[in-house]
Formats: sequence, structure tokens, C-alpha cells
Amino acid sequence: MTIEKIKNKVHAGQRLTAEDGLALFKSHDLLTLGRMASEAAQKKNGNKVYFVQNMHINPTNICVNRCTFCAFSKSKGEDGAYEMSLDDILARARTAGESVREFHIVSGLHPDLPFEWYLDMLRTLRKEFPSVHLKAFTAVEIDYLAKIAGLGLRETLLELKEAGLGSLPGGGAEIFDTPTRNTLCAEKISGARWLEVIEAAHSAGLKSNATMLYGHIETYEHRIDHLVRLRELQDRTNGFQAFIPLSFHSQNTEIKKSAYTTGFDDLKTLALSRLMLDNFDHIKAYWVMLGEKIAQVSLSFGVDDLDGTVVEERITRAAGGATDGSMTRDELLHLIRQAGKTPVERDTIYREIKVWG
Ligand code: V47
Repeated sequence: MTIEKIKNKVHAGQRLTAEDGLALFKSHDLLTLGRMASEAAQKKNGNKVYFVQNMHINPTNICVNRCTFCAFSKSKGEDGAYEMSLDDILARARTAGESVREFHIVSGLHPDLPFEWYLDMLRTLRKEFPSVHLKAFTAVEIDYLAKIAGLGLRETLLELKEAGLGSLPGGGAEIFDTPTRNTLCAEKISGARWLEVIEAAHSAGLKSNATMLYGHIETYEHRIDHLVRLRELQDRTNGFQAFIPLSFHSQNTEIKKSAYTTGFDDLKTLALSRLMLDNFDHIKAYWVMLGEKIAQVSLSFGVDDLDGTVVEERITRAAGGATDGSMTRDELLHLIRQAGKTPVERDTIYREIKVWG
């Protein structure tokens, strides 16, 4: 399929096939790709670019898994391992300020904290911050919590929801292709299980995001396979809110790469995600991993969400992320406006809080 034919399909609002996606990945015509993705984004969200005032909280980096791409996790007792008490978590949450709308909470898979500890954490945060949305636990953590609790997935999710869980972040998806995933993270749940957990979350009334870790050992074929599997699940559940491609950072990891992903590849991947995931409302640029400048330019390549104020994220920093991991609302507004877009402050479930003219 030539790029010209794919362009006609996009124009007509037709779904792209895996072959179309692969042809686009192999093309170097970045500007045509950007224009197509922009057209698709414009149809969904007009000129709006969303952002949220949020805070990341990573209660512990202690993890029973040893993923080769992860610089964040530590074994219990290892140098640099930490675990926050509920009081530590509360103290950190209190520094977020009045305007925060979301706590994004993810951790390692801790070997001995009981399920009740996680319920307590949610209840405690919900009690003190009733208006802040708790977006917590990747599908990998949910699978682990179900095991600890000795409950089925649905019961686990419903208990967490009852305790205050509002939605799930999109982490832990990595890349679904089995041999690649086994090289990256042999102990982690499979791609099929990640999708199963997310499907259970959607059916329990919890929305989620989805991610894809790219720029390590995967191929373009693997990326397309990942996108198509997400699209198929979204057709069934419509529970995904945003898709976030995560650019791999290699420092302090077991995967040796001399450089980060290139700007060209980042923009291509974001644009392609917009084009392939025709049933996702939002494509998010996570500036902490992409850097502010590529994240801003991506607003002309199909992206409609710039996440977020964030505040001190640890996972990217551990792997050599170049940014300091937090941005003020005014800085975000500046980036969005300079790209000629309309900044829209949102909450986690994309209710508009303020359209910044
Ligand atoms: O699951 C781990 C990835 C994820 C590295 O849902 C790495 O709104 C790059 O999921 N280089 C956590 N990436 C971050 C995440 C996320 C971020 C922002 C918004 C949302 C959302 C979700 O980071 C992990 C893993 O896939 N990761 N190590 C690394 N060395």
C-alpha cells in the first residue's frame, strides 16, 4: 500500500490495517505522517490539548520481578531500596497543593505488604483528599494484588474500587510480543494476561490507559502487533482513555544502548499511534520521557494530551531521564500555546475543568 493510498483511507476515516501501519513505520516521510495524524487528532479533539495537574507517588521500588529494562526496581535489602509508610505517603500527598486533581500511584511488586495495606492507602488518601482522583496500580500490580489477596480479578478490583480506586494507569504493557517480552521481563505477566486484567478492570467500571515501551529490542512489527491488540480490546470494552507510547531510557538498565530513541522515531511512533488507534480518544505525550521539546512538537503529530505537572517522577529519572520530572501549570500552558493549540485543563476522566483561551 503506498502512502498516497493510506492518506486517502485516513481522509475517508477508514481503519488502517497492520500492513498500512508497517508501511508508515518504514517510511521516512515524517511530515506526511504528521499531517495525517494531525487530521485524525483534529477530528477527535479539534484544536484542544489537554493537561492535568497531577502528582506521581511511588510508594516503594522494592520488586520481586527483575525486568531488564527497569532501573527503578530494587530487591529488598539492596542499596537504594525504599518503602514509604502510609504517613510518608500522606506527607508527600500534602505537598501537592490545592490545585492537584490526580495522584498517579505505582510501585514495585513488594514481597510482603498485605492486600489490606493497599486498601488502607486508598482509604486514607480518599479520606484526606476526597476531590483528588486516585489513578493507581498497573495491570501487573492488580494481578499481583489478586494473588496476595487470594481473590479473583473482579473481586480484587471491586474491593480496590470500594476503597477509593478511580482508574488504572497504563503501565506494565511494555511490548506484548511473547519472545521479546520474555527477554525484557520474563517474570512479568504475559501480554495476554495484561489484556485480561485490563478487560476485567473495564468490566468492573474502571477506565484505564494503555502504554507501549519502545526503542529497546523490539521491531516495527512488534509495535504494530501491540497497537492492533489494544485496538481489538478497545473495540470490545471502550474502557481505554489514552494511549501513551513510552520511549525507552537505557541508563542503569541491563539493556545496553548508547542513545535514547531519536526525535524522528518518537514523532513517528506518536503519529502512528494516533492513526492506528482510531478508537482511542486521546494520545498522550509523556514529556518526562520525551523531553519538553519533542513533546511540544508532537502536538503537530497527532498528540492531544501533554501529561502533566507530574512532580518528581522516579522511574524515568532512575533510567537517566533528562528532565527534572516536574513542570508548572504555566510552563505547560506556554508549551501548548506556542504550538498554536488551546490548552484545556482536565481531570483524570477528561472532564474539562478550564479552557484556557
Ligand atoms: O510500566 C520502566 C516504563 C512505565 C523504563 O497511564 C520505562 O497516564 C522508559 O506507565 N525507560 C511507568 N520507560 C510509566 C507509565 C505512565 C507514565 C505516564 C502516564 C501514565 C498514564 C503511565 O514506565 C512502566 C514501564 O513501562 N519504564 N522503565 C525505562 N528504563
